[in-house]
Amino acid sequence: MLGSYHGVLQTLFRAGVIRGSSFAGIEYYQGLTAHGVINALVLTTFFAVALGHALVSQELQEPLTIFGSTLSMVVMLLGAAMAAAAILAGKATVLYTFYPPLKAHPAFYLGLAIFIVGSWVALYCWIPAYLRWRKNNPGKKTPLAVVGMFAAFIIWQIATLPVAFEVLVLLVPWSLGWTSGVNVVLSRTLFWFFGHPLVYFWLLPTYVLYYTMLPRLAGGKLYSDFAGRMTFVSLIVLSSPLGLHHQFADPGISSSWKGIQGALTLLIAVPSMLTAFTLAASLEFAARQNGGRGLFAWWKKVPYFDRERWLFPYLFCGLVIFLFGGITGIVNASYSMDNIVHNTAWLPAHFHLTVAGPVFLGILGMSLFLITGLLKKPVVSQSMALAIPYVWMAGTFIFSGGLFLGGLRGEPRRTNLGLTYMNPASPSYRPDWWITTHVGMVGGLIMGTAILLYFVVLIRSLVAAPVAVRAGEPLIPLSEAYHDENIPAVRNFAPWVTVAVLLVVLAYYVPISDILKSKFKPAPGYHPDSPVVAGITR
Ligand code: HAS
Repeated sequence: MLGSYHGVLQTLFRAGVIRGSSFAGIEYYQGLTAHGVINALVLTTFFAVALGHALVSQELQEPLTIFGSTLSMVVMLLGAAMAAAAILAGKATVLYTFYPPLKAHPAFYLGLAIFIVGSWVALYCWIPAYLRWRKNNPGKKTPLAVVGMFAAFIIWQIATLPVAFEVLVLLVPWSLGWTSGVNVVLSRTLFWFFGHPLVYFWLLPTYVLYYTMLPRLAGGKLYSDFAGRMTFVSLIVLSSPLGLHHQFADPGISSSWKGIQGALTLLIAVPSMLTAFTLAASLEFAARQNGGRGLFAWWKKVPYFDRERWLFPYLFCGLVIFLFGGITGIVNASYSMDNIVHNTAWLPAHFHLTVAGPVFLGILGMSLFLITGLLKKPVVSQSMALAIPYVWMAGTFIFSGGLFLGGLRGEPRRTNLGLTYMNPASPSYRPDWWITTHVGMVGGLIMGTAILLYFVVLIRSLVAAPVAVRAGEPLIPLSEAYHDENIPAVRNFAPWVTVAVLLVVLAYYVPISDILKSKFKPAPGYHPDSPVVAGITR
């Protein structure tokens, strides 16, 4: 609720409807930090852990340790509370990327580190259950959903090591005043070493839902089990060695390495294209089962508006949105084209069609499904539940449309436009950005409406009387495979993890040695509102 509230406020600041440095006691950049940290880091990780617990225990039919999973939850809550306290106290206005020289209170960095450790504990709860399952089921294929959740957390484990180093070795001592400055380029490189695989850690739980639930919800089967496994294991390999595409404009890193990682970025689109074709084939199979005919007319038989299958549009609308999020990602990945859009409003437009599109809709829909399922509550107002993803999709398209066009006209991201460019009293006033910022605001308000409706459905469902459930039904009904291929190459994580680690070393060894050799002058800390060096623990 807090994360979404600050999202809507962003659009009001940017359109110049709010012309101040703060609203309701929260500063612009403080709210932007809360928006990013809550939505992109905290919500996504809690969801991935919860979905993993549910799917791993259900699919392996092996109990997870309650002590371990409770410990994971408590540690994650503690870390999140520490980071939130620092943000709300105005001591960690560093945005979700926490790049130096923006400096936060040590509680923020330590809170994030503790939060990450809590999420590792979740993975460590699944490993003994998985090993027991393998011992008891020799020769059997690991259930697809389990492969997907493990892939997500293997990526997370690899990705969080460089950021843990950044936080514990560079940022915490700097924030405590033990060091006078920090190597900004090294910190940014370690952050993006984490930050790019992070986006696939966000995406993978939703991909698991697409491969394992969507075909069944559509009334059919998954077209190819192999495609799902191949997507999951290739994302383990390709997610990490690409972070430099976020640093095309950074100094101290050679163009050759930026070019190499740019090319690898184009490769990572391949598993998503495989996903697009496999899911379209699965939808076609389901539609034809339901009487669909013709080359395109079968699309009419997809259950867009079936109240009983209210979860379907959360996944389907996410896919439609991701088509555009993915294409714009390919624009960003092109080294030369990125120079036009980097650090403009184009970027938030791209990532609201990825993380705020498929990922967020997957989180909303599946949270409602899991919470009501676990508590044996009915989903009340099914028509409203069904409408929410369509409202959200309309909102994100309008919002992102405004930001894409604004970005192409040079509108910056992460800027309180209401104070300057959208303020007629300012010498920087840009009337030509009025239309794009206002289109963005309309989209933001529609997205805010969808969230309000979601909480109405959730709260009404939570207070409804429990319903009887049929005994023996799984909590999460999963799809069967239409083509259930048995391909040994995708049945073992070890070779894929080995290649992933080798590629990471190859992709980062030279850029990091170059940065270390460059001997950048350590930078003191700053606050986003001021060009003056901040106090030690401001
Ligand atoms: Fe990205 C920046 C490149 C995917 C998130 N990205 C960001 C940032 C975020 C983000 C948060 O190369 C900003 C970070 C910041 O704060 O600075 N991104 C890509 C590429 C992909 C990509 C090549 N991004 C994602 C995903 C994200 C995400 C996924 C979150 C979950 N991104 C970049 C680059 C930058 C960047 C640069 C840095 C730019 C800069 O200047 O800083 C690819 O993985 C995308 C591949 C996807 C596809 C689409 C497949 C389509 C599917 C749907 C099928 C639909 C069906 C239904 C079947 C090829 C699966 C159809 C039905 C109908 C009726 C239509």
